[in-house]
Amino acid sequence: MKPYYITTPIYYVNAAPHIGHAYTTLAADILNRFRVMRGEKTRLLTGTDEHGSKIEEVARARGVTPKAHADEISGEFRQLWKDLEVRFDDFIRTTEPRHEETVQAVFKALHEKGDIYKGSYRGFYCVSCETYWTLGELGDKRVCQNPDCGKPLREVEEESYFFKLSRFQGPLLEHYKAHPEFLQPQARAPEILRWVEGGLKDISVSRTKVAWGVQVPFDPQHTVYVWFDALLNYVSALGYKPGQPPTKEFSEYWPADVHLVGKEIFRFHAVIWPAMLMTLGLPLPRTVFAHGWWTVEGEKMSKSKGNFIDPRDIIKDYRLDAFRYVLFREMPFGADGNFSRKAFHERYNADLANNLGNLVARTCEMVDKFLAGQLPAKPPAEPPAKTREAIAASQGIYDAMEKLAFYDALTRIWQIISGLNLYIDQEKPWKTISTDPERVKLVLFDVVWSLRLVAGWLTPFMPETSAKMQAQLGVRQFPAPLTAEEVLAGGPSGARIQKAPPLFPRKPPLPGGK
Ligand code: ME8
Repeated sequence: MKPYYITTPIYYVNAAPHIGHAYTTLAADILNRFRVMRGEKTRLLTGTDEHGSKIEEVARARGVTPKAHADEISGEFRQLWKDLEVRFDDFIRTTEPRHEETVQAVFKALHEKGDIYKGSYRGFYCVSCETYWTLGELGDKRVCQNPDCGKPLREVEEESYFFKLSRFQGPLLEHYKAHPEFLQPQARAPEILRWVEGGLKDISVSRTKVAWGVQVPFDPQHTVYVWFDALLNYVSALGYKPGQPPTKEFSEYWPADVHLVGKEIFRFHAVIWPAMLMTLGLPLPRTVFAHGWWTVEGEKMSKSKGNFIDPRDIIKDYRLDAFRYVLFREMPFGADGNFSRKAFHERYNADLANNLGNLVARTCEMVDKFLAGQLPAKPPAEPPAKTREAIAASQGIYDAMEKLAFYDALTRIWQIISGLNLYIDQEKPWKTISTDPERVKLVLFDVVWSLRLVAGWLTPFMPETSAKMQAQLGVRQFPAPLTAEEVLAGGPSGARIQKAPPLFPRKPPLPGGK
């Protein structure tokens, strides 16, 4: 089976990373860990997008060279992914020779083929989005038409190379029709279909006024348009060069299984990128998945508001696993959501401290107190009721994960957790222990076995918590506790249930009652 290849966008190095970047990269990490847990071979690519007028201008304003600026911010991204325990296999920077060489070779190959030609461009440009706008698209408006942008545009008139995007209208529409899994989530597909059905114009893919970019190899006055440059990272990272025999990595991993992107860059990935791949004669990625956008306390994150959330601030207060959990429990992956400190705090206390944390703590305490920490020497032949329910829930959870429905998976997992807390409340082992110790054994073992499954499901989302739970619950860490036998038997370390400090200590109310 072909290994599973996941990519994140490569992020601009204009400013430090924030919660929005963390969201996409964590989604990639969760998906990747899920696939690894299921025994698959995978590859996760992330990186930084370092060319273009935006970076050039930011560096100039700071009084440093674009390269020095890019080195610094790219390093911050890389460090953040380490802090968030993202297991990436490769980190590509568009200023690396391995990438620049691919961009130049592709530009040259398409020029020779006639899909890139010289012309002149007159129109408007949004530096913030690195996007061109024609008069036809703007009407009498002079601000960026990207939703969430609206910044004033810069008028540009210059000689430029064009990519014959217009040629791909038919093939793209055919591809969308034949591969409904290509545009995901489906709710966002109509936006792309409308755009392509409306007719595609050739796009400008070089600039003469932006020095900080990849030089057009046969015309050094020009640098390659930053998006044409950036999109190629997904194949340059695998060593792809047109006209050369494919590298081992390229043959093994391409096409990508999923490009994860934010909704604002869906068009680049769903229209321009597949057209580029088509002219190169390369297979298209299986899915481009565009997720929604976070606002912060109801407002768009922006430099002028200074309301960027640094993931490290949250982790300092709540620990990493809580951050990894709450981001994917707040809204379905695909929809927009709002980050608020108050909602985060409440969810931490409700779902993690009171629900999961409390369930694990009281279960282990009761097994320790009432049963001397011992599970039965011999596992039962058949799982008891709650464990059976949990085993039955696995399929739904795995199906949700396959579809990137992280919120749905977590909702199902928490239904099991709440059900187990309710079961303990109803059974009241602390009362029945004096009258019916056999019943207490059955109830507590049932909860322990169910929790072993929960710990397995949580591995991709909360790796540290999952490992701690497995240690407490007397199971060797096995990656995918799928079979009933494994759940019931635990690991060879066997039956000792460990008491331990709470997984998620309850937090006092935020100051000011918030
Ligand atoms: O667009 N909510 O880079 P970028 C959710 N370099 N996700 C968010 C977000 C928010 N508020 N803000 C950012 C670029 N993101 C190009 C990409 S790819 C070949 C080139 C995430 O630094 C989301 O994934 O502006 C979005 O698409 C990406 O960061 C944009 O990062």
